[in-house]
Amino acid sequence: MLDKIAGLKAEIETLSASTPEEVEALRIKYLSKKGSVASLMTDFRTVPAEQKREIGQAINELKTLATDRINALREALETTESVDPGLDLTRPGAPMPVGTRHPLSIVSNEIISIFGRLGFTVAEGPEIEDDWHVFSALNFAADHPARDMQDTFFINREPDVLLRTHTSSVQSRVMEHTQPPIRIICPGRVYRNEAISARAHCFFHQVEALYVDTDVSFADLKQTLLYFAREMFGPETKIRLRPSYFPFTEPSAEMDISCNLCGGKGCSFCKGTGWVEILGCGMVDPNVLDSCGIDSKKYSGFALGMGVERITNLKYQVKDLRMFSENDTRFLQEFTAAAH
Ligand code: 2U9
Repeated sequence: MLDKIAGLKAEIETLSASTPEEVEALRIKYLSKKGSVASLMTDFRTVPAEQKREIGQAINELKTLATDRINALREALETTESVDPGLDLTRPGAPMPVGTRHPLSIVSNEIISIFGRLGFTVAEGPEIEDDWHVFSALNFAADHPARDMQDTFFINREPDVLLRTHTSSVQSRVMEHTQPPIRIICPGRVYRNEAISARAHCFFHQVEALYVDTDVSFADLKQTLLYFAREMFGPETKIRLRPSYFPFTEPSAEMDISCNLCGGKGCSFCKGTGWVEILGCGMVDPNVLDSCGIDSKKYSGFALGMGVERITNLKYQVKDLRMFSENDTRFLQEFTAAAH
């Protein structure tokens, strides 16, 4: 029996195969239930007791040898199969199509970057809000008509849970837990119950800014607005402020810039006036500061808010608001971010 084992050992040591099928045939021949090793095990039952130890060990060694040899043959074939001899590893890869940044992200990042240069940092908050942070803390009286004007989405008819109509709720949250100086910029999506058309949507994007400190004045607001307008629309841009009304600011104003399409001469875009409205602003109403835990006798502040879609339209003349949320890649690929 030892001779038989030695013969098989010599045979296995010189095994070769050139296809996976040949390897499989060798596995069946030596290692399957009816293979050579299994038949040795059958013969082993009749081996006298005194030889069992020596022969058993020899069979085990033979089995290990066959297993290793056949696995090695299989691996050698797999390796040679996966390397294509004609493959040029130095050849440049095929270009991968990459996505583009959304125009609203490009513009809101640009606004954030301009305010960042003035020391403002980004603050964010929830889109699903409560009445206090969206309305009450911001000086909207319980029966204030502005609450109706906002056309708010309420969740499950629950009067206290709603989709924020402006990102001012982020500022009211920050003021609750931070004492001045506060200099924050709040970008985000807001919701209003509007019928969807080319000129209105049930959600849009805002960036609002808030600055609260000792001695913050309307002059600080005006200089900040002028800096922003010139950085965003070019150094020749002029601004003008018109008195307005918001519940959360007093005094309040709306800001126009000289039309960036006709340079102020008058065109169809600015309806011949030479000016286009871009944002609202004002001095934070002392009631708002007090509601949010900031002493209005010690501190003052300014705030401003703008719609990102509007600013984007001024820069890129997108005619239909719905384009911003349709994810048509032909539209999205038209925008490239300016290097910051
Ligand atoms: C706090 C206090 C004051 C944010 C402001 C505006 C004026 C404004 C509109 C612009 C176009 C909204 O997107 S829009 O429809 N916003 O005119 N927003 S002042 O004032 C604040 C915010 C937070 C605590």
